[in-house]
This record gives sequence, structure tokens and C-alpha cells, in this order.
Amino acid sequence: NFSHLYKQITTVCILAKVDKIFKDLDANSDGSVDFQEYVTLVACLTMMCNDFFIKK
Ligand SMILES: [Ca+2]
Repeated sequence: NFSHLYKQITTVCILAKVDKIFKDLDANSDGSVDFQEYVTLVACLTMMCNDFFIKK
């Protein structure tokens, strides 16, 4: 139904953003996110989730 479709689209959008954030984060281009990069990622995700759940 529509609700299920909406959830899928939302998930795809979030994954696309996460993928972009991951690539942006890999500042030294070694193909992986080290601990410092990981902490930055978590901070970004937290802010993103706040925006997603608070702003309606
Ligand atoms: Ca890296």
C-alpha cells in the first residue's frame, strides 16, 4: 500500500544520503572510515535523524 511505498522511498533517500556522507567523510581516500571519520559520521547521522524526525 501507499504507506509501505513511502517507507521504501524514505529508506532509499536516507541510504543515498548516508552513501554520500560516507564518501565525503573518507578524506584521506583510503576507502574506509577510520575512528575519527566514524565519529564525524555518527554526529552527521544524529543531526540528520533529528531533522528527519522533528521537522514535519
Ligand atoms: Ca579514510
